[in-house]
Amino acid sequence: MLKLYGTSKSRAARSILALEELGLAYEHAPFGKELREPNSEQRKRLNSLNPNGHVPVLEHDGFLIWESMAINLYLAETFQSILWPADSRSRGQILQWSFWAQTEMDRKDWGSAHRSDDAGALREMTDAKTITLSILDHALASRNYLPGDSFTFADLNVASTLSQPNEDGKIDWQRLDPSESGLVHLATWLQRCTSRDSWQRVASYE
Ligand SMILES: N[C@@H](CCC(=O)N[C@@H](CS)C(=O)NCC(=O)O)C(=O)O
Repeated sequence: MLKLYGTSKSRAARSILALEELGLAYEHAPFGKELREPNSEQRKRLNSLNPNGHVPVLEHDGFLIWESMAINLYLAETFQSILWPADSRSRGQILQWSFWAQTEMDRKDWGSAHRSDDAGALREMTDAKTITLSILDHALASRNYLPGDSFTFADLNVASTLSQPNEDGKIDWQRLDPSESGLVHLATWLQRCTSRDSWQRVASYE
């Protein structure tokens, strides 16, 4: 039995997309807004599943795992597919891009700059983000997908970190359009990823 905790309007979307891409049957517990209430049933349940109190959490036949990328790589390893090529170099690159997305893009300080009303900090963060995104754009100049010619967990993990299904194919809460910053390879790739059936389906999930 697979059960995924977390609303699709959160980082849990990354793991919902992984379950969908693998074609697995799973139960979805869309924990979200109620988590803001410290005494809610959802908050108490989530704290008992993940000591960090965050979604997503995956339950698999009694086994618990949290952190979106760990969940996705666990799913990749457990349910073998063409999204998880067998050779160690492809897998190394999938790990490389997955860690890159979390450490270089999903940054707490950028989230804080976004929430502040300091226009200078926001501009600085947007400029820094564009420079970081240009690394991805450069990598995509010579190939259609991250490790090579077909969609894998590298594309899934990076694209779902950049753009949740409810973000209309744009980049995160800022709704950045990479083509407006001249990141044309990234723009084409992101469009290719976010127009997949999985993204389209998950966009309508709670
Ligand atoms: N690095 C974690 C981040 C998880 C995270 O921050 N989740 C947020 C939702 S986007 C959350 O659970 N927020 C509710 C809370 O912390 O109470 C991951 O990728 O799984």
